[in-house]
Amino acid sequence: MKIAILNDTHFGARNDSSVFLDYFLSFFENQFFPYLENHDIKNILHLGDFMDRRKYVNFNTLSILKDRFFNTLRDYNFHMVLGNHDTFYRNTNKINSASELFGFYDFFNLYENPTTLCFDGLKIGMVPWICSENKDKVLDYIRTCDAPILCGHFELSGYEVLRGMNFFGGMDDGFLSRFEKVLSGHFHIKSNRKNVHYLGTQYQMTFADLDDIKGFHVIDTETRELEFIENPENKPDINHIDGDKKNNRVDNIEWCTKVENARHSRDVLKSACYSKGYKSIYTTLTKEDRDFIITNYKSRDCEHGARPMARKFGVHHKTILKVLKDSICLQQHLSA
Ligand SMILES: [Mn+2]
Repeated sequence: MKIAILNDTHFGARNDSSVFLDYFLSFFENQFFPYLENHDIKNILHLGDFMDRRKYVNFNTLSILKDRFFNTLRDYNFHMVLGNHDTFYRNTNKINSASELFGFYDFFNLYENPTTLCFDGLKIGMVPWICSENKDKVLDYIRTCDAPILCGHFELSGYEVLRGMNFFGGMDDGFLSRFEKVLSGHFHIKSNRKNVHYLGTQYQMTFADLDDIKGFHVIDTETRELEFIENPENKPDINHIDGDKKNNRVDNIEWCTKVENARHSRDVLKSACYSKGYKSIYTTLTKEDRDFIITNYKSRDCEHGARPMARKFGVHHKTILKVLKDSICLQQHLSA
């Protein structure tokens, strides 16, 4: 049997940005749930930080989430432990958004106390965020629990918190050494040391995630292997659908890759959107003129340099350079 694992979904991130929420939900709609459907996976573990904000909920975020996430989630068994972002207070987990907002769903199993689950004979220990109130109880459970796999939201020293930057000031990982595998949320980049696996977020949330490989995990209860399913959508750029960079309405912007941005510019907008400078080269020069410039340009040449060609076509010499620059950019983007 296979079990899917999520962590640090941070719904409502970036100050309840609806653009980010749409990007997060598109991962679930286009990748995660179809994968589960295709692989006959019925159980999902969530290792904490379900919502982004610790103290409040934005009703628009909540409404969209119920509509686009929970309506599909109801077909699965969802098992969640608390992360630090789920709890209202820092010293106790008692008041938490997961229980307040979603506790009434029967498929939403929240483990506020350490609990051992069993899937097809494989025991998995689930422990919540460790705070001063539950610390003794959780550590006692970790010392005595007979599950080979432990899931939680640990803050451990010496693990990467940002790519290339280790975190110090957390707990030493020694208390986890008795497990075959420890799976954890909390740090948002995927990293692994000894038996501890920080799974990383499923999608990019900040510029710290730029070009970082994201995805979700699946564990096989028979082989106990942890499989990483990569999220192929690393979309660092914003595309303005109508080409107007000042039109920042939510329905006019979408996440895209540099390649998609260049393609949209070339195929949909006929390259009228890059900027004023780029716009002028497409309105003042024909395709033949531009091809001629690209093919024949020779720096400082008395016939085919920027200035003589500018005289030939009746444009500013910077326009000639823009034609060349644009052509190189487009080629680089399309071949990237
Ligand atoms: Mn987190």
